[in-house]
Amino acid sequence: MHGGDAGTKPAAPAFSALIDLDRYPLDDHQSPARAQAVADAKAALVADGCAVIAGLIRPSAVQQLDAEIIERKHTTHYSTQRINPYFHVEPNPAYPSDHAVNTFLERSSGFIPGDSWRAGCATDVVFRSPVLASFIAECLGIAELHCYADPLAGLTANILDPGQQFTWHFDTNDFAVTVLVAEADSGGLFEYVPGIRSADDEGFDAIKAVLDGSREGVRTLELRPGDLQIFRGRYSLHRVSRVGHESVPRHAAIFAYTAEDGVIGRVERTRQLFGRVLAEHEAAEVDRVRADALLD
Ligand SMILES: O=C(O)CCC(=O)C(=O)O
Ligand SMILES: [Fe+2]
Repeated sequence: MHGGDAGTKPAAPAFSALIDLDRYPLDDHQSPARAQAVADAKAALVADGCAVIAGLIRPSAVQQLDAEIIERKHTTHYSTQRINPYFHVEPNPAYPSDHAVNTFLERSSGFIPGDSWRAGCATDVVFRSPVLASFIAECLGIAELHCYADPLAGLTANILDPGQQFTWHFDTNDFAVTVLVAEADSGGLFEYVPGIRSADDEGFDAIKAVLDGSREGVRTLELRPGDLQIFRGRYSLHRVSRVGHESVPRHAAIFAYTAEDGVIGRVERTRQLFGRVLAEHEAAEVDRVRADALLD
């Protein structure tokens, strides 16, 4: 032991103690079980933009992940807003008042931000595992994946306390990776409508119907704590339904990855999700303007 603080910092848990490598030998590229898991996830992503790797996190590790969430739950940034499916909060006069664009529903969840986690905690070890990232990349048909370099939005947990909901929306990123850590005992279900819009069709009428309560095309995911979900949310409207008022809270760890290295989020969106921005966000914004605006 060298450092004076040896013993004060808990050692990082091994990846193999957290991920069920017996069922999913992600570290063995020759393994037929790994190849099968990739093939299944790929097929599910092609079919409806959503793949679930059931029981990827070992049950004992799920307990650890939940303890880590509970430990830093006081750092959750809760925000209650009425949003349209595109995360806008202001009406758009270019559309009729009863249009999907002008339909605002309650989002009342919160996020534990990236800078709340201790480096080397179990949640961080799973998120930063290159073995997991390369498996997910393969499922998505992407050459490689990097942990999102954003200091707040890289590793987060989505918190839905009793009575809260994350209403219908589209994601702005191409895909999301989520691990359900604690499930609600009523409500708190992940629901989605695969392919309700496409690159050349906004699908406004179908979206409006779902916002108004239609169940046409709506699928409810059977998710259990410890399952890992890969979801393409650009074209699939989705929500987490309201957690029952008498229920335990719902906790999900969210792992953000990017195809490029060193990506960081925009100031406005960061403020909306986390209620604050860091110096890195401000600096990146200045660089973006410089890159585009040729004035100096
Ligand atoms: O908590 C989840 O399962 C996902 C929530 C979601 O859709 C999002 O964060 O964009
Ligand atoms: Fe989403």
